[in-house]
Amino acid sequence: MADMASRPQFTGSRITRIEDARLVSGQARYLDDVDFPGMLEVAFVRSNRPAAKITSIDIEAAKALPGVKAVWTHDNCPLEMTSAGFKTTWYALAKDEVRFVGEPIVAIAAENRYVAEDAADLVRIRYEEVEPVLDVRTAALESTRQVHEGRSNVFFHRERKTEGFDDAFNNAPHRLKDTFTFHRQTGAAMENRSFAALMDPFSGRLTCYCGHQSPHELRSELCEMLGMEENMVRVVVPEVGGAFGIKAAMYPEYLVVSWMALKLRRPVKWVSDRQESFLSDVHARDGVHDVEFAFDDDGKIIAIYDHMMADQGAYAAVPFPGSLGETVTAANVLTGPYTIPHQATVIDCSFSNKMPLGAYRGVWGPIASFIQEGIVDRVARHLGKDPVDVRRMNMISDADFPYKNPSKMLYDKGSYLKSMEDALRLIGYEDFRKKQAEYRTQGRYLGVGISVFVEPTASASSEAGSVGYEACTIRVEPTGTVTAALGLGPSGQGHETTMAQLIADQLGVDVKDIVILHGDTDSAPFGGGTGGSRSGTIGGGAAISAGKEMRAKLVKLAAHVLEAGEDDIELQEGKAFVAGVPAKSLTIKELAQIAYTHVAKLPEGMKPGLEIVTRYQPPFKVSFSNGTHIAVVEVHPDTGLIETLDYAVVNDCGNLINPTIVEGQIHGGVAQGIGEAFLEELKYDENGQLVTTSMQDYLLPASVEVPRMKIEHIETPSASEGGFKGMGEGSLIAAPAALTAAVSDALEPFGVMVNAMPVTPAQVVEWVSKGTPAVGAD
Ligand code: SMO
Repeated sequence: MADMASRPQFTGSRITRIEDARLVSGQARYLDDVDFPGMLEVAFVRSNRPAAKITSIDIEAAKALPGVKAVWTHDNCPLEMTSAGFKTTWYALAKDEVRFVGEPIVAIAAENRYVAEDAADLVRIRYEEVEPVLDVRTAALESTRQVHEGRSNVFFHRERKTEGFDDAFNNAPHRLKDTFTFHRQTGAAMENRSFAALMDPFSGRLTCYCGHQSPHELRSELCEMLGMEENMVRVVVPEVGGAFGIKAAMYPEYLVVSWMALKLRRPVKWVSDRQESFLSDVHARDGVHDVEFAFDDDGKIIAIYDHMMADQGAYAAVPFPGSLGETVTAANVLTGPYTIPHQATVIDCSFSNKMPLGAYRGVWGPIASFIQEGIVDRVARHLGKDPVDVRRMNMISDADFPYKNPSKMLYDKGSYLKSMEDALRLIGYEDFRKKQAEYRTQGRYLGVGISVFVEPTASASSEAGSVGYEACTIRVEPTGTVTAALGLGPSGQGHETTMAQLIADQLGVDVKDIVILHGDTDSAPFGGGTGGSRSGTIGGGAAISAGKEMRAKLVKLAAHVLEAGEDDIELQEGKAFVAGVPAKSLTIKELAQIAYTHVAKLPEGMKPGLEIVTRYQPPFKVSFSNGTHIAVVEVHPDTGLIETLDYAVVNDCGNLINPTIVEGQIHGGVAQGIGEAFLEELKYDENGQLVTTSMQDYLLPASVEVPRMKIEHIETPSASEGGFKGMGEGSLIAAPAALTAAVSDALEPFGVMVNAMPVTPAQVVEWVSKGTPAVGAD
């Protein structure tokens, strides 16, 4: 049998995205389009206090409002989300006490949202306020009030140190320290988080609609928390307008809406508004890192110490408390692409009176990159060396693979040095340095920033993939077209296209003859879902594995009917034919008709039908993608504005399934990186109020802020089926470090070295007013 996979037609090609026709023409169904006769809409009354005992809730006036069907508190909706690992209970509707602004207390179901909102205004809640805990360093102090009475605010503490760290650190010729601060952010998806539920009164089955990254995980959580069996709950994920990690979580509103659908026996829907989204979508980052590092006279880095403190907010989010992801994983890859032999980390994750932290694209990554690249740039500046040379000297080389870092993470083969050299060429580094010097004499401040990243991808378990495999069902229909279903939960990544490409090559059919189903637990096989940059590698592996199995059956059937050897059968252009005798052929449709209808023609022992399900687990715990981002910025010292002038990316995610889709991921990640570096920040004031609850306060990058990018690919295959590595997060992991390094470089004459994001115009103006420019200031 000629191996079709060895000469793919579709895999690796720039196939136009199949899903885009409906997405760009307004034909796609998002959650708010889910509508059923008699559907009720829900509004929540949320805490406006960060920390308080609830002394009374008066819902009488709300209940009396015409059009209101139900007004519920914890008393008639006693549901909870329990994080088993961290022993916190997050009541779906607050019980006796609130711990962050935005925590749901009362749920109102009404004929429509307007009535529900009006009723919400009529609810009266009395509070007895207590001192809120709002700062990660304060949270850790003995004297600070406990967010959860009776237990320490620091709920996770871990210390790790490589053998010989102290000697290496203390005896090093140079030591420097700095504190790196990471602000709160959130995924800020275009489509707000939402949920709808509907019970079939005949079967008692509950169907839940939700924009979610992991349909089966959501079903499992709903079943556990509602006390239902998995065959009685169906999760349907419609089109998802952006997820970025925030839609991998379980939320109180989902429980309440499900419960309402069951108890009221009516379809129920809740669509978050933008303010609610900022208040109640999981937040991310929010940490402080006290870092010290040691190096020699040449710039060889010897040891890194990092005390990582992360602010989890009020509860351990389910299933993924973000503070652990932001610290533990950062500690796993803190040395990045550099062969730094020693590392010591202390991790403290604490509770506070803020919205819980969950996942946001690149969890840990922008943090680790900012610190690791920040260290290299500080070493270079301290020693008066070119940051490129310091990188070259410290970089993992080809001879080092497979490389084990100080956290004992095993990096598979990558192209660290080559990606940097290629990116330097793309950006014209040497030339830029000359121009930069010239500009400075004119009082113009341009800078270049380099970020060489490692991206752990396709982990056996991630926030969306508690199982290390992904599943794929393939059915060749009686008419010869192909339907495949996967457990993935795409939110714009183009899985329908990439999975169809992989299956088409195995079966020798056109991508247009394949329909990819996902996001419906009734049709999709149980799988992990989308997150942790796993879909291409693990989902793709499942698609290829299932394709191979189906291909084997088709070949066997064709060989039998055409009276040829299996080795001589080829599948191409929708046909099975005998190699070298194209006239001796059967269409896939003819094969399917035999398989389903004329079953007497099947070979001995072959079961009727063409339907299989397969699970694929890659042969590694994690696969490391890599690459380099280089940013060129101009900082305007008078206005503080930062312009991104040029941007180069060299990316290595193993074999490419579809370069256009990979580049789309890079474009989006860099855009979000610009947001993280310069714009986006969730700010709580000193009273614990979130003051950035609109798009006017939480600034997202627009097209004017995002430059054109020069992108090149390197393909160092992984050991997975297809040789893919994940790449969903690498660009956001790398970009903030590159962009902020460029600002540090531009403002070097003012002695600036960025150690906190976002870098705002006001911050720039302050730096410039305090610093002393070496040359060319006006
Ligand atoms: S932040 Mo997750 O969706 O990888």
